[in-house]
Amino acid sequence: MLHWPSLTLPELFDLSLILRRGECALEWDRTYTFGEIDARASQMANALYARGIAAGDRLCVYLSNSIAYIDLFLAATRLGVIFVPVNILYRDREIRHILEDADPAAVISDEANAPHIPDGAPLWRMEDLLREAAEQPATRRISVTDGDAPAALVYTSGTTGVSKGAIITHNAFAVNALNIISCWQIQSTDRLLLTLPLFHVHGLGNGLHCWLISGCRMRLTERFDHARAAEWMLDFEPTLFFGVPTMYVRLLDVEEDAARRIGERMRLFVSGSAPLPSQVLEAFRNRYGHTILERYGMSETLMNISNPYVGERRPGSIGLPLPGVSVRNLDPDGNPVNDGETGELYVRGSNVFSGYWRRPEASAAAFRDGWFRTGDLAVRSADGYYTLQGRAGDLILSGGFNIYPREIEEFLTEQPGVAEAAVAGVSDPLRGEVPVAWVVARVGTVGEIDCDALETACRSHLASFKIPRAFIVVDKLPRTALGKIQKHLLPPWKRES
Ligand code: MCA
Repeated sequence: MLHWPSLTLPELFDLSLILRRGECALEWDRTYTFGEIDARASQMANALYARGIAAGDRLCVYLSNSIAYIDLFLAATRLGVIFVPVNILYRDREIRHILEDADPAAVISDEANAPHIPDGAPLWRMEDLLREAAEQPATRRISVTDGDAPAALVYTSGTTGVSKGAIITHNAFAVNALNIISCWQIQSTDRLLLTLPLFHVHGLGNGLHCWLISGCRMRLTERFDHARAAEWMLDFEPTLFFGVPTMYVRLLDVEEDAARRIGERMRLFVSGSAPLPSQVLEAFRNRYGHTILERYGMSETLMNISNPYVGERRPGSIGLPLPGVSVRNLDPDGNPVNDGETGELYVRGSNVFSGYWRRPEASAAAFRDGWFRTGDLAVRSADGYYTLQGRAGDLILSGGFNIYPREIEEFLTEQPGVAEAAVAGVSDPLRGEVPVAWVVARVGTVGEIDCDALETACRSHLASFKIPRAFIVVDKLPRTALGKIQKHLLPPWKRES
């Protein structure tokens, strides 16, 4: 196995922030040089320091993509502060859990989003911080020296449905970005269009970090907007795009001539966070003249397996293990399966997280003999390509967001009239899968479950992508003799229209 030296993010980011000071770095409301990004980060670090923030503190950040997000992230990494990105689609229940668990010194949000932060939380307004940062000197304050220090807690749910903070060190992030920069041949001459949310490791660890380390030029948008994506691409002329399959499905609607022109300037389209259907890869190739490079990662491990940049990008396959990432495919007893047979993927490498925040038991359970258990089932071909076969647990992937049925089921059974609930993913041509709920009424209230009220309750307490697409009232849930719900036996849901 390859051993990398323990690196900190600031020392890698300085390859661009210092050595490429005068070069154009970012397009946001205007263009910014790397020198300007560096100065803003320094000012923000000084502003946080002046507020008493110190190494090891957690800082929760509940914001959409913006240059301020970048300021905060860079400042946190320099101060050794543990950055805790919170999904902007989360609502009170989900946010409260993260705040209780991460126990942050502050949660930073802005005027538009702060109303979702539960009362009593140590809320700091981004507008205030930006004002304070503007008054600070741009002197560099870099206190992190150890690459094994945590850089972020990334909240992810286990099969239990309880969201846990995966501790990602500076070195794990660094190894991940260096690996994909070299494997995908990312250079300072690239132009990256980043529309992915920065609160997930796809946007943060692949997008933001590759930009800062390679010194390429990036246009950042607040979010992916399918009505404007083609316009952005024609205008910015990116050579590099990272997306989730839903984005590629959306991009198939772009008219032929525009798609061809976008394809001419592009060097590499990468897809991840959910399986990319082969038909989408083929249709995209016909329209854009590019074979999307599919790769596989997780919040806990960052990137593990990737199709090659040079060589066959095999439809339906996630490719070959990245350098320095060891992969094993094991049966339930822990024995290696033969090529062509389904096993569960286990990974080991400097890219892997160091455990869940303040959860020693869950951390221990996540590993088997030092190998991280992914929960993903896969087959390895004789020539070494891996193909995913599904999940060992019942995770739903919708638009690249993870949904754990258990969390929605627990919420539904807290609602009036609901005795039991089962949530499962049904396939969806745009989002891959969407959640659907089957509910059983409490004795004495049969016929009284108000599905509209259930939907309204979900809408005000859960992230939009977790809201079941339909609520189906059933007499009982199919169970095994031991009482386990058999989701594959639930009555099928028929989509209207
Ligand atoms: C989606 N919505 C958003 C955002 N994204 N709202 C605000 N900010 C966002 N960033 C909401 C919309 O308001 C809407 O809610 C619903 O989602 C669907 O929006 P729509 O415009 O119809 O979007 P779409 O064309 O369907 O595209 C959805 C999307 C989104 C933009 C592709 O699913 C997305 O950003 N996915 C990326 C997820 C991601 O980054 N995953 C990485 C996880 P409403 O329905 O209420 O109107 S990291 C990971 O998995 C590992 C490590 C890995 O391997 O990468």
